[in-house]
Amino acid sequence: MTAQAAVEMTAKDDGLRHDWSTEEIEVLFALPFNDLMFEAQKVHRAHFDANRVQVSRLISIKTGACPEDCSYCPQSAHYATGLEKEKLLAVEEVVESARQAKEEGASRFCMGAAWRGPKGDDFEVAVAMIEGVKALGMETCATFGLLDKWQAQRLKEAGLDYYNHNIDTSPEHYSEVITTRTFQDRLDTLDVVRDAGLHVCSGGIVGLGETRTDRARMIQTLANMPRHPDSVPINLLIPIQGTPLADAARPDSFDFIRTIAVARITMPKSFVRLSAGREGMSEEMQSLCFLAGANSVFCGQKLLTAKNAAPGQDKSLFGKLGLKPM
Ligand code: SAM
Ligand code: DTB
Ligand code: SF4
Repeated sequence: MTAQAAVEMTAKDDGLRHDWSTEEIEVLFALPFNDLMFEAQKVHRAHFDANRVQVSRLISIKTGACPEDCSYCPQSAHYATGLEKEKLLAVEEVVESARQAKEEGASRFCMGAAWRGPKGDDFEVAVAMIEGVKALGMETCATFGLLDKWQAQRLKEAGLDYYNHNIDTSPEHYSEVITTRTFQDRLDTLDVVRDAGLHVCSGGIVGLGETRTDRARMIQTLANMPRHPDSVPINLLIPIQGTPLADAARPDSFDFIRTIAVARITMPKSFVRLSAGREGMSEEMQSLCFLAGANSVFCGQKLLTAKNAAPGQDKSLFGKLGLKPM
């Protein structure tokens, strides 16, 4: 079967669209803000309880010294970001953190590693972490970089539920941001992850110097996949001193909120995560993101290495908005 035929078949099967044109998505981006919010709410309410938010917790199982040159990332060995490197954590330490996260209300535990992809013995240690976290009754997620078919299958067998692998930006803007791998490398990993039967978590970053068309092309790439990613993290760039994007202009808040709304409309059944960058956002901005259809967040003091919105503040905001964790 050709790739196109597969897309058409899946589109027919899941009742969702997988044939968005760039122009159609740009039209959504350009809607008057109130109209865009209204469309997003309509779609959101057709598929979800609008007052429930899925909550995930992140842990960095291996920090820094990454061989990749992603120009946003504090963990790339190419830039002097002052980040303290750490070896691969011990399995027990990771499982203990997951136990704590569960007690604090997280339903999914996401393990991230500063790897181009997993290799050798480290991969088997990471597999043991997944088995340990799964045994606690939590949903498991991993983000270990590029995978081959065998590795994706091994993760599935270990009980992994989700694999996070972001496309980050548009195909056209990709090489401006990362030169050590291609956009196609990312898509290939997403294919093996999907084929292994893992849930896909894939999204991107707003604030990498991209245009509105780049944002539309990023969303289009995600929405036209054979299956929509189950989770779509939308990150706001956290500018990191020492990286090439340290002084990138902060995107307009409404452009960020629009990106969430367009993700919601084009991927109606996916969890759209208001991801990195919440620490610098006002309560009002976050509430507009929820209104735009975001229904997932990361909780906890830290993301992988950067600060996250403080747990106390989250509790207070959820209270004010009447939001409940799933
Ligand atoms: N090394 C693996 C990879 O690249 O897939 C997994 C970890 S990597 C840190 C996961 C994601 O974090 C990246 O794809 C990117 O979207 C996001 N990220 C990294 N640095 C960020 C920053 N400064 N601001 C916002 N998001 C960031
Ligand atoms: C995602 O889209 N964002 C998360 C998670 N997936 C792995 C990571 C954000 C990282 C922010 C920078 C840091 O903490 O180092
Ligand atoms: Fe490495 Fe991932 Fe950071 Fe890129 S985003 S430098 S692959 S840890």
